[in-house]
Amino acid sequence: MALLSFERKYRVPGGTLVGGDLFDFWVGPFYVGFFGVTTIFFAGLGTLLIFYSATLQGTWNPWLISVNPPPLSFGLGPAPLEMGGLWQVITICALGAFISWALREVEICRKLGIGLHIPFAFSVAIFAYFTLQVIRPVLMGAWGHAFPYGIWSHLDWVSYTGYLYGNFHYNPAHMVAITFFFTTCLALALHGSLILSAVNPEKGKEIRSAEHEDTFFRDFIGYSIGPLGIHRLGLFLALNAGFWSAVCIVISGTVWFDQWVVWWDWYVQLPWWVDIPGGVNG
Ligand code: UQ1
Repeated sequence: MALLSFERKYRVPGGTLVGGDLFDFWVGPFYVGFFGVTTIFFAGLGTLLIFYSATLQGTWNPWLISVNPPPLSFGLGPAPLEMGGLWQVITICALGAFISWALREVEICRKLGIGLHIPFAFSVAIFAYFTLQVIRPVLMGAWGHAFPYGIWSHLDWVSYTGYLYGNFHYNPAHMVAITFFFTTCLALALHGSLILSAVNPEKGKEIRSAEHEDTFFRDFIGYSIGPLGIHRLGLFLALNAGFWSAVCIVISGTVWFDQWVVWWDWYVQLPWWVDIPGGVNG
């Protein structure tokens, strides 16, 4: 079906969570909805406040603008605007915009009668942000543990936080997260290339079917996960990448305070090699 007539067919009223039919309309190609309005509100206010913060900071250099959280001494209390209060309001705006965006996705899914997989997936990304900026700082007792909103400053935060635990790459949950990121890339590269190989033939040649896709992998590794399965696998891998990222940072400074390499002591102290010559006791 041509895209424009398709849209006419599926742009149906209803399915809203809030506001009844008040915001149940489209602006150009965009569905609005109550949560479209709240997204614009939070994103707009947050952006204006970042600009206001930049004027207080006295730089318009995009690399150097930084909205910093309050100093650690403020703990979990509210801070004056110019001492981290702006960061606090901007964080509320960010969460307001992200959650509104997810709920707007829910309304569109309900209209179309499709599953809620997309808002669920996006919620995992929101959860990772929420973990960094709210859960971990709350557990550690100060907003100052959250990261600043700046291009270079957030990189400095990541570097500082990494070195604070020695070498962050020894963090086992970080290892799991990275493995999921890499495997997500592997899966998408395999899937994208497989689909294009079958359905984007040279001019004049016929496209190949899903059976060809299955057969390639059965010939190649003796197993095909199937056209539905690969998407389940892809979503599983991608969501785990975000989830374990949240885990690896929330355990740093809350349940683990040492260098991350020390965590592996259990491994070198396993009884079957702890006493051998060259082992830690040997
Ligand atoms: C696969 O088996 C499959 O089913 C036909 C796909 O669907 C089109 C794929 O995209 C890929 C990549 C695979 C191979 C993946 C595994 C885990 C065997």
